[in-house]
Amino acid sequence: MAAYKPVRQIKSSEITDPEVFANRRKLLRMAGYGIGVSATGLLPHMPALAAAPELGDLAAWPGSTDETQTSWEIATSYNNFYELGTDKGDPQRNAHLLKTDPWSVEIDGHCEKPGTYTLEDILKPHALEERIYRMRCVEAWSMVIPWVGFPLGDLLKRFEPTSSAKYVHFQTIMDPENLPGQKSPVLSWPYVEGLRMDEAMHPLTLMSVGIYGKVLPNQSGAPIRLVVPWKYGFKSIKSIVKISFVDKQPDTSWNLAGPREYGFYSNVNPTVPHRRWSQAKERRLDSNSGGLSSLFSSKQDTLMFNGYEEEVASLYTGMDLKENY
Ligand SMILES: Nc1nc2c(c(=O)[nH]1)N[C@H]1C(S)=C(S)[C@@H](COP(=O)(O)O)O[C@H]1N2
Ligand SMILES: [Mo]
Repeated sequence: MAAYKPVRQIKSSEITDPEVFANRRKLLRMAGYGIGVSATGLLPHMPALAAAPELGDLAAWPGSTDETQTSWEIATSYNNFYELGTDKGDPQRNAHLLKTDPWSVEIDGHCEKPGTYTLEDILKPHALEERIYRMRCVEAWSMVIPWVGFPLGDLLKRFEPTSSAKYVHFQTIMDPENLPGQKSPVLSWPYVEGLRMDEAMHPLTLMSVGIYGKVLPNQSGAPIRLVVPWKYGFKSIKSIVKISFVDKQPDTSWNLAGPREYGFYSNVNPTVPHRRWSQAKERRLDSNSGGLSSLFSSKQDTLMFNGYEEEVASLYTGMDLKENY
């Protein structure tokens, strides 16, 4: 596996949004002292950030980019979360309809430690890290998001998957009474996604519980979601309630909805167009200004594996990536 290049450290003076910065510092401080708290801070059950590092250290975690970050305002108001509606603004508008407390995650399939784990059980042993990842939607827009989370592989190992576990299947909360999107058959509910075991165990694959140093807002997939930075956004399933170790390639919601448009692998690949549009370029959402016209600040070339080629290409050696799109 490729060694991670250290990234430029970001100094506090370079952080332009004072509110975001202040909140992040607050979170770090609370994490350091194990103090619980508030809607925008750490939840009491959250583990401490690894060694409560300073902001500069956080920016140096594996895979992080020093590209301009998308603003909190855009990242939390321009979302895909079909359970909360299909328009980009719906998830924020309907965020309150997602009930995240209490929350538990069911673990089943080929493993030695299946069971129902509370969110606290899930999070307790893990130190949180910050990773600043590029994220790209198949709709050809992209963002740069500072995620707070921990490697999915560290979580999966705790359940002691057996040799029959070839893939990991994820499922989102099913709550049609409260979630307006689940009242219509726009996708087959619940939302499901999957990874091959080695993709799931890759150190860049995260379970995320926060963004910008704050707890995940509901529209971003609270309380716990997947982040797979080299795959199209839809692989990064939100609000996870079940993880299954399976021996066959599992169903995924977008593959069920359009098998010719959304393959199982869904690796960001500028040379494999979506059936109805090119994937060669993308529009980066990084502006701080309001209004849709100014939101997309630039159009740029899409990179193979979303720029994580050095880290992940070896997972696909010998595979035809046009066939396995
Ligand atoms: N449960 C669930 N997870 C989901 C989706 C969804 O509709 N439901 N949308 C996906 C898509 S298409 C994208 S691009 C990302 C968007 O994540 P973001 O809102 O945090 O940017 O979430 C993914 N995860
Ligand atoms: Mo997406």
